[in-house]
Amino acid sequence: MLRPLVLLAIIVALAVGAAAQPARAQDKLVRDGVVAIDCDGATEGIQENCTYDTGETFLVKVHIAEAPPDGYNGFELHVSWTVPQLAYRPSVELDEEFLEPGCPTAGRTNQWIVDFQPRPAVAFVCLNPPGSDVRLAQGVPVEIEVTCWAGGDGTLDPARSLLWIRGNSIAPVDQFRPLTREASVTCRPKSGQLGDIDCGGTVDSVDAALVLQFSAGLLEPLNCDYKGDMTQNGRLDSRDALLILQNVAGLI
Ligand SMILES: [Ca+2]
Ligand SMILES: [Ca+2]
Repeated sequence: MLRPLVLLAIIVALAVGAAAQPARAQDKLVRDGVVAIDCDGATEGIQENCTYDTGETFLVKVHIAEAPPDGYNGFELHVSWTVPQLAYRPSVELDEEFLEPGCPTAGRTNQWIVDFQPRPAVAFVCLNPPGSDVRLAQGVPVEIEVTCWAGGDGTLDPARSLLWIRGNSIAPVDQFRPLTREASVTCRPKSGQLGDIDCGGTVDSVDAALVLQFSAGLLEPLNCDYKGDMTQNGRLDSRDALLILQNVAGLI
């Protein structure tokens, strides 16, 4: 008597499972969302290919380009950039970059992504408390300023970003890795005196001293700091200062 009932239950379970399968797959696609980098945040739309002069600073927007109708509970948006072509300088006030006003837990951390191409990154995190009515939908929750530091082709990549459907104050649950779209930036080398970090029109020992002070964290960013990068490696250090002094002395 039991056997036909068990068999019937299995058949019904299988049928329900088969019927639910396509819906679940579709639901997952929607919930994965899309995060895209707009390398020309000053204009409408999402530009994924941009060209700037070396030394030029531009606005980059991180778009949640697709989201479910009821939005997300939180996000962890990452942006990594290639060096030495690109440089990111964090704003002093977080809310200049973090545009999501309804987020009670806003955070920004600098990171270093280590894989086949180690590169710096920054992460913006927002998580609403459980039961919160605040939902994050499609839009631009983050914008940052990036500078073309050296000539060449670079990328801005939102890889490793996460979107959260539900969460709690201790640990997020239901994380989804969205599809991500990076942006390519070409930095045109600009003619100008390499080494002239103060944009004074000449290269002298003052420039070398400024490089040393900058690398020691004693100076605020300068307008022409990219020109001090004699080694073109995306950083200012004592080697750059030495090369400027050798240049001044006519040794190179
Ligand atoms: Ca100078
Ligand atoms: Ca350097």
